Amino acid sequence: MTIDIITVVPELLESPFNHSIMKRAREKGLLTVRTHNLRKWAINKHMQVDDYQFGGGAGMVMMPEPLANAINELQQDKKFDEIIYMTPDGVSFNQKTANLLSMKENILIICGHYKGIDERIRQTYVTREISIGDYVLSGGELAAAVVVDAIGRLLPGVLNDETSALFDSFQDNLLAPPVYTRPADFRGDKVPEVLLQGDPKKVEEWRHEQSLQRTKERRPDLLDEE
Ligand code: 6GU
Repeated sequence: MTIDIITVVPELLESPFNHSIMKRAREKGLLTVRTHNLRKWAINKHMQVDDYQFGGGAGMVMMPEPLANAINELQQDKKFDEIIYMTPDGVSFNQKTANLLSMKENILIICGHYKGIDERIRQTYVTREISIGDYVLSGGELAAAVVVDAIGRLLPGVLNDETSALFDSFQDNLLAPPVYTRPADFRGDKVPEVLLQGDPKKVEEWRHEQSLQRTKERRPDLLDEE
């Protein structure tokens, strides 16, 4: 899968994909991430990419021309299956969307800044608008990094048995159960007996019960979803 990202702060996206699982995904050739500095498509000598908003009010808006030119140029090389705009007024990102996006071949992500991008770009080019939660970040870059990470780890061959996504929180609308490692007795605090007894069926039951309990307490909303 290739993910192209249009941003005014490419520096923010340098590090997140150079470590751990994302690094492995890239080294194995399963994931390619390319960032593109929007200023490359600025249309005047001031390298301007934002402007005042019509109707007045505080905050700048990202101009349509540089974005349209950037998208058009990147589209010459490939057809994007999705053009995603990262914005706090988008649809909430979740595991279901991550699963769906992990099946695509080419994705383009546009990071918003300031008051956002001109509405006409959203109407003309964008196929999906994503928010990562009900709070405001100063730009879409960190949110884009979250989405790329969530998608990247799902690509076939990226995870192994140790890091398997099968038992992640949310994969079945349940939070993950508690986990323990050695020692079995940590300063008098003991690992639940059932995990030490070696009965896989009992372990499975216990984990499911713990998952349900956690989900009821912390995220009852998940239990109402289909
Ligand atoms: Cl995608 N962008 C920004 N700027 N803030 C956010 C967000 C995105 N998702 C949640 N807050």
